[in-house]
Amino acid sequence: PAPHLPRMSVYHYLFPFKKYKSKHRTRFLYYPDPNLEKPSFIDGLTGRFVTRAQVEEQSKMLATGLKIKGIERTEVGCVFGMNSLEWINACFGVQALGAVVSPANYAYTPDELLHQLRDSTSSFAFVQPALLPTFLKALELDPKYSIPDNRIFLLCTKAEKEQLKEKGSDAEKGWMERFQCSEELWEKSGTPKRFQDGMEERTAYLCYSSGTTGRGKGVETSHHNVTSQVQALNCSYEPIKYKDVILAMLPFSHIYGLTVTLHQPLTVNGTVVVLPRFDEIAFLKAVERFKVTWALVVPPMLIALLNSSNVSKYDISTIRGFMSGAAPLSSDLIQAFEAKFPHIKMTQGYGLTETTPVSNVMNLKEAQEKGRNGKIGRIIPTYQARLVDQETGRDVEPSKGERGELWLRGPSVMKGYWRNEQATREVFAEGGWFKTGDVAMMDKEGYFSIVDRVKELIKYKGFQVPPAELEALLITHPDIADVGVIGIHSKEQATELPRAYIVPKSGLSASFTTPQSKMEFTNKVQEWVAGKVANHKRLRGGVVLVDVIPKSPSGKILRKDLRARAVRE
Ligand code: AYL
Repeated sequence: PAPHLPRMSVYHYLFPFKKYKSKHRTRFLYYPDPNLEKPSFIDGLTGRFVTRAQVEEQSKMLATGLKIKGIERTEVGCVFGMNSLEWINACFGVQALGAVVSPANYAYTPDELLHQLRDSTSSFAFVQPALLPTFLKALELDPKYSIPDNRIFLLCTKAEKEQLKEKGSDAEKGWMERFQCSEELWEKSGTPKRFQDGMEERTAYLCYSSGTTGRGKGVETSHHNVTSQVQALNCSYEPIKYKDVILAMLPFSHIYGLTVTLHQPLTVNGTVVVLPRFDEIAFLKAVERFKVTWALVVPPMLIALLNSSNVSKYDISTIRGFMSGAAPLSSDLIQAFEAKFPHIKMTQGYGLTETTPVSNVMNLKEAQEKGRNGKIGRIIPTYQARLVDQETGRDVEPSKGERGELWLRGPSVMKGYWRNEQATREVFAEGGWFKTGDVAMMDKEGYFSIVDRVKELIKYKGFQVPPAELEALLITHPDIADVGVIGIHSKEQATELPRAYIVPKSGLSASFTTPQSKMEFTNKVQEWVAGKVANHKRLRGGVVLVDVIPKSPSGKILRKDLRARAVRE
């Protein structure tokens, strides 16, 4: 059984020095000293920062402002923007109020954003000014769904707003009149209602994940899911310490950025350098300027740094380690990376949005000493694991080298999919076991490795690409009769690339008399898709024309066959 953990809400470590000081600090927070003037979050581009005291203060002020606006604890607010100090304020402000945050990927198209807004039943929103066109377009797409102007807030400071009012385009000037920014909401007097018992079990976040199949679903992450995860991380591989300067360039809208770069550092009073997104030069500059010691990465970022000619121009000697997660990290890549950057120690984690996210992580020291490169480590405290044969439903015997679907149980497993009982039922087995859809093996010492995936998901640079979503889009193309989408592996880029197998409408195939005409068609399809989906969902793995899509008798696409075909090609 899972060890006993204090049941806490995010509120407890946002405001540890007030009400909860004596009760929880020793058990949960790892503060060597309660220095409230230490910078908690630094804007990596400008150097502007907020101290620990300001994080608390501003979260409270925003929560009070939201309350005055009439926003209730039962409501869901969408946060749509790149990483920024304002993003953090919006997120913790909503948390301090006790409402739910639904963070949306900044790369979304209006269609994709609308899906999340509607599905999550978002009734207020925080939007980065540069993303207003996408956001407003999304609202226009569905006349039945709307958010009133006085519930849409800008993710920028008052000063930035003034600047846009003066120097922006006509549209921007209009928007600055129309909407308030988060800072304008801050209300000094009064504090939000005190947290009540039972808050721990309530939903804190709705991040979107496609799970094993279909479109994005809201993953209901409770307060206790987050706090139990952070506690487990703090006492397992424990990389983030008080003195660390942590680089946060993974999107906060994804559970990885949210839990590991936004929440965990707060509990050790570390300092986080926030970058809007990963950019090689911005990364190198921030490392040098703020003496970054630790960064959270996905494998393609390592490739970018390995191949970069700019690395030598900056001092990055302060970095002591990287944790990689969200996609497979090969041992070749680890070795190549450590050979070029011997001072940077690599460790790898594994997890899912549904498990908030980490269930396995390689202890940094063991990763070096025992050379288990490529493995994802042991199960972290609080989690339990099983390896189950998908066909028979029995547990396999890992000691005989058998592989099985990884099932997980623990306090950080999500409550379920938001308002989607059927999907929830499909991923939970009896006894509360969550089925990951990944196939794993375990060695004699309890180290796991992920060897296959039985669910539909494609991962492009750590981002989810649900094949069913691309198929649903492609089938609406006037020249396409049938389609199947899979991910193909690219070693050079250390990622999977989405590829579509397409059956053209009859009659059309006859017109492909030359390789050029075929290529023109496939290029056109690629461009058409690129115009309709977020950047990470583009068909970078190409388009292949086929006569028929392999299907099971029940009509399910046999992706295994397509994958086997891709290996032959
Ligand atoms: P989602 N190796 C292989 N596959 C992985 C790994 C890994 N280390 N990590 C994640 N995956 C795949 O919801 C796997 O197929 O969450 C899994 O089911 O976007 C899927 O990605 C889940 O995708 C950390 C910190 C993981 C963060 C995460 C985020 C998990 C991404 C480990 O240390």
